[in-house]
Amino acid sequence: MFKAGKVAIIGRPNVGKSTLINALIKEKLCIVSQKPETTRDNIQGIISGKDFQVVFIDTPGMHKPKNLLGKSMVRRASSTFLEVDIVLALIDSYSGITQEDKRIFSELPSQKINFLVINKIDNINKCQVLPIIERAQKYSFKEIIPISAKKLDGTDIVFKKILEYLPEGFPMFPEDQLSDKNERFLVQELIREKVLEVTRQEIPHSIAVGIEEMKDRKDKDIYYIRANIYVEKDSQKAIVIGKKGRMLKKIGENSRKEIESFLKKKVFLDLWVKVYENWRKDPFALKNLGY
Ligand SMILES: Nc1nc2c(ncn2[C@@H]2O[C@H](COP(=O)(O)OP(=O)(O)OP(=O)(O)O)[C@@H](O)[C@H]2O)c(=O)[nH]1
Ligand SMILES: [Mg+2]
Repeated sequence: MFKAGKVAIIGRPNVGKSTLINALIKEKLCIVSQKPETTRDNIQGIISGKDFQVVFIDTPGMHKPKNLLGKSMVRRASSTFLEVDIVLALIDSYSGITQEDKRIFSELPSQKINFLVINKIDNINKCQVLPIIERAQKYSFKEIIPISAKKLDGTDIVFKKILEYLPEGFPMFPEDQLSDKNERFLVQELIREKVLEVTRQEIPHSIAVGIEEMKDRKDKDIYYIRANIYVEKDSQKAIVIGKKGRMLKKIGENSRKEIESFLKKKVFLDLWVKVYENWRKDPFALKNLGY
C-alpha cells in the first residue's frame, strides 16, 4: 500500500514552522530566522520513501496584516487548508495557547485531520507542557504532540503519526524532487536569510531579493549569480551596504557559502543593493518580486 498526501504547517509567526519542515524532510529547504514574518510564500517540501510520499507545505505566519505584502502572506497561508489532507497547527510552548492561536484554531477546516504540535519544549520545564495539553483537549485535535523542532526531539513521532493518518494514494512528484520551488527561488531565499541575520528593526521586513542572472558556467566550473537586495529607502540602503561596504561583504560571504553547499558547486556572487520605494504597498511591485 502506497500512502501519499499533503500536510500544511500553520501557526503564528516565529513559532518554528520552517524549522519543523526542515526537520521533517531532513534538508535545509526553508529559511529560518529569529525575526517574525520570515516566510512569505507557501513552500512545498517533499519527502519520498519506498511506500510513501509526504508533501509538507510551509506557510507564512498568520498575523494581522499591516500592508499589502502581509495580506498576501496571510491569504497564502489560509489557502493551503483547501488542498491538504492534514493540518499541523503549531504553537510555541512558552507562550502557551494565545488569543491569536485560538483564532487560528477556529479557522481550521473541521473536515480535515488536524494535529496540534507544541514546539520549543527544549526551552521550558517539561511539567509546564501538561497544562497546555490539558487546555488543548477542548479543541478537536486528532493528536497533540510536544516537540522541539530545533533539537529534533519528537519530530519522528510527528512523522510517524502523519504516516498513520495519510490516505492511500499515488506520488505527486518524482521521488528525488525536494520542492515545488526552483533553484532560483531557493537561492533568493538563502540570500534573504543572510540579510535577516545581520539587520534589525524595520529592515528585515523591508527587504526583498531578486535574482537577475544565474548561469552555470560549465567551462569555469562555477555558478555566476547576480542578485539585487531591494530596500525601501536610501537610509536602509546605506545600512545594508555598511561602512566601507562591510555589511554587504559579510552578507555576500555568508550567502555564498550557503549557496555553494546547496548547489554543491563553486559560486561567484555579485550582490547589489537597490531602492524600490514602498514595494510592500504596491501591487505591481509585489507581483514583480514574486509575492
Ligand atoms: N529553542 C527553540 N527554538 C526554536 C525551535 N524551533 C524553532 N526555533 C527558533 O524559532 C525562531 C523562528 O523559527 P522559524 O522556523 O523561522 O519560525 P516560523 O514559524 O517559520 O516563522 P515565520 O516564517 O516568521 O512565520 C528561530 O530563531 C528558530 O531557530 C525549537 O524547537 N526550540
Ligand atoms: Mg517560516
